[in-house]
Amino acid sequence: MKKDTGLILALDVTDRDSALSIVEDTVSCLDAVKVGYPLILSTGLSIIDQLRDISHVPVIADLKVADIPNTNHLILQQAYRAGASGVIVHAFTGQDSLMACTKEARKWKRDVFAVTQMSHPGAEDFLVDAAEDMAKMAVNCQATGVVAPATRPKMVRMIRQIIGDLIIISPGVGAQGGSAADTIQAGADYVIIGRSIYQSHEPGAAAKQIVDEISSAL
Ligand code: NUP
Repeated sequence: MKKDTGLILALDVTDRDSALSIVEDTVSCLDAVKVGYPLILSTGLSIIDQLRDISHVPVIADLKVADIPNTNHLILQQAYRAGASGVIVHAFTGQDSLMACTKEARKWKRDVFAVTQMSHPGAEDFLVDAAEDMAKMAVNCQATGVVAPATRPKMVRMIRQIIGDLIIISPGVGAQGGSAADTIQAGADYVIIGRSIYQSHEPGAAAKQIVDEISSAL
């Protein structure tokens, strides 16, 4: 994933026309588009190729894959076959499950990102002390990178120290309370932002404002 603006759009809308129009408005500000269950379940997997065709940026499938190794491998195979440049998977399922994902990613020469800690408050109900070990496991399994919470810049900083050069993609800016500048300064490579952009009356202007904030934080 080529780094230019540092912004990944989380396209959590549920109809194809809005999805395409938001991407058209914001594309000059984007390094990637992330699609997840809301859009994939409403439009089908074909949305991935369609978004890639109109935007010419990579499309990441946020499937938060969390199954046994064989099922993980089958899920990633389908996502890559549909044109995803990368897939977001859970790390809590353990080393064998994550290894199945990274092996599949290598086969396709695509990306895979492992979730270390989620960004919402409930992420602290369980697995509070597991983020560090999951980050180490992402390194051992040769993931492309990790997902780390923009709502907790200290956690982003700690994860950066563990993973070295691996990529950090970081959701939780704006609607969830995190700041793009703080997240980038803590060591994230990209922020993932949804509602603050796609719910804005002017998604293009909202995206541009974030990109300016990211570049002044560097
Ligand atoms: O820990 C995570 N937090 C999170 O918000 C992992 C994620 N993948 N996400 C996703 O990032 C979430 O599903 C949504 O697509 C996006 C954040 O969107 P928003 O809060 O900016 O609207």
